[in-house]
Amino acid sequence: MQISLPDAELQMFSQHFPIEIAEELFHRLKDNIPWVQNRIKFYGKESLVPRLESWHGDMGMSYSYSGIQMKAKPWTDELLEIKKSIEPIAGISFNSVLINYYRNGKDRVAWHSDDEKELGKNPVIASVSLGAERKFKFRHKKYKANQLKHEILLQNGSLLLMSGPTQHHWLHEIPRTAKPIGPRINLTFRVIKT
Ligand SMILES: O=C(O)CCC(=O)C(=O)O
Ligand SMILES: [Mn+2]
Repeated sequence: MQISLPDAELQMFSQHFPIEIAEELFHRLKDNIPWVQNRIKFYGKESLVPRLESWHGDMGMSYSYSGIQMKAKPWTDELLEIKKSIEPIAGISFNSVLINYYRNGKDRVAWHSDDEKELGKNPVIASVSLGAERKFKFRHKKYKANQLKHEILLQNGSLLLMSGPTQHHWLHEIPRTAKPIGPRINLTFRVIKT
């Protein structure tokens, strides 16, 4: 399903994985990914990233964001299975994936765009969600405060494709929630230009 927003290209496949497969993948990733809680430096102040992360990709890849230099860990069987299932839909092959583990409603990702230099202009980003459903908020960069925004739910087993000028014009976040919710894993497959 196309999500119509100005200056964006968004496609949602809300049941890319059937629930049983999504659940199985969630548990395999939870158990097998070497999760770490990174530290970031922001205006000279160090703090813990409010979620666990892992970065995987083709041999020798590295990636830097918010002052963290991450060296890609190798692909695992479950990552390759997911990658294989989304590439025909995205129409490209990805060389890396950033994985986030949100332990509960307190874990989150702050407003940002995936507009790092290494991703090039108009990157295609394939975002797979497993586990607890979370809100995903969009805010247009040009319009102050609350003028142009949008909210979608990222369901268990869903695939969201973000492409075209989306990252150039829009910020996104996974806000913290006070609701008692379970853990969630998100995988954003990316192409890093080398
Ligand atoms: O967890 C999500 O759905 C989004 C994660 C994200 O935006 C990112 O890792 O860049
Ligand atoms: Mn992002």
